[in-house]
Amino acid sequence: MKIRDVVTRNLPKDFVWGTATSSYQIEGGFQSGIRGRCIWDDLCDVPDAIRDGTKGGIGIDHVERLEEDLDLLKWMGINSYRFSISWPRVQLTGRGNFNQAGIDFYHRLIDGLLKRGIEPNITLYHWDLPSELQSIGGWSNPHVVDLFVEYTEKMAREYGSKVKYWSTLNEPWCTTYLGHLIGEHAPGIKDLPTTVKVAHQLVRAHALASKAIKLIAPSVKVGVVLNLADQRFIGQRSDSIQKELDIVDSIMNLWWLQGMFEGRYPKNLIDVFEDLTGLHIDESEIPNTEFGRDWLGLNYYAGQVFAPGGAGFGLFPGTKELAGAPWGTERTDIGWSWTPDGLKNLLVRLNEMYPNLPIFITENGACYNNVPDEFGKVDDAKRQEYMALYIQSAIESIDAGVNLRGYYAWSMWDNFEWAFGFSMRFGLVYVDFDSLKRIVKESGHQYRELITRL
Ligand code: GBH
Repeated sequence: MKIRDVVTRNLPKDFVWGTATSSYQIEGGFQSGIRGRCIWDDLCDVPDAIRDGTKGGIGIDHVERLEEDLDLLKWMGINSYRFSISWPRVQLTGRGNFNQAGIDFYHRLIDGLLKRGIEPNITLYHWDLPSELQSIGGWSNPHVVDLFVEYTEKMAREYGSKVKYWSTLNEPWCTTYLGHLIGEHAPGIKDLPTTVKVAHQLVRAHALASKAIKLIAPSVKVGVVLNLADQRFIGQRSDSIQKELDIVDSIMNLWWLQGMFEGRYPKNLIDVFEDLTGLHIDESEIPNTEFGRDWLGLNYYAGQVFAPGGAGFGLFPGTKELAGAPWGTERTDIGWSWTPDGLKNLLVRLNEMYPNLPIFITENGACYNNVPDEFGKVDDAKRQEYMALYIQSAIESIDAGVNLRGYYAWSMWDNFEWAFGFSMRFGLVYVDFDSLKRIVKESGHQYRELITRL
């Protein structure tokens, strides 16, 4: 199956097709001193933190190539482009004066999109925390949440009348557990009590920032982007296993959904946190959540399968008996399994929890490291097949009653893939990381065909 074979007959007329990126992964413009340092610059300086030893600072030089990149977005035929704002570009240290050059850059980006008929979709935080704020504890410190709200207010004043769809945080689970428990992501901390505090402060940050946006720009649709998981289990289910399955569900899914949309936390995880760290997280500290649930952004790549036989908690505090297990046999080049049916399951479950909630798939895509052949063509056959299956699964959820509003492919361009550096490629557009030349891959051509034929 190819992307162009996807059956799109049942799609609502206003279904949004888009592509997504994030600031740190593409922008560059650090060397020229027009943004402040962030925690990923710091992690890149730690020996062995990035698999291929590269530094993310240059991204794919998007800031310098803005017009060319905007033209390619237009060529792609997308209705909407999801990008993130780099906090240290618009406010170098994360507090105090704002940086007009940075603010102007996003005005140019937004105006350039609107002029080309592409609707911008803003993410306020996609992992590039100003380094100075990490020196006072980063997201574990409630004061940093207050500073995030001040930054958000400024962004809402600048862009609130131009951009309709905003999300506060990208994948707070990753910030929390990858950044503070296993230390694979910035800020590279490995500490459970810090992890617990961050999990709570990010929920507060979403609620407070959402309110700030709404007060300044009431017409904005505010949501959050979560990486939620469809989870399965293979083996004998005992009571203790079931208890642990409920915990991993809380860690990946319920903490964020209930915390951010309902102002409460799953009791099982509160108890796990308290048992293991002595910290009691008080859900009454979650501010009013009514402002930040106009829509949900779902990032989905792979489901999770568990089996008996764990050796301690690893990524999942509170579990002892569960181990990860493979789901199917097909893997992308980064090792994640193909689980397209999990996407539909997850969407249906979300719609049961929050009936008729507008959901956008804000990221989905595949890592395949194909390079241009001798004719300059990048035939990424596996990506084409993967995307077709996932898009088809997403579309099927609409028949099952899900209020699915759109799909953003991750990513428009090959880019800096966090701890993997430049060694893993997710783009619909190939980027030569030496010359920075862009070449549309076959998947990009097909995606364009799919969305422009509608
Ligand atoms: C997203 O993170 C990011 O938002 C984006 O910046 C990034 O470039 C993109 O994805 C690609 O990585 O071991 O099979 O269970 C995704 C992060 C990926 C974290 C899947 C959990 C588990 C895969 N998630 N991962 S699996």
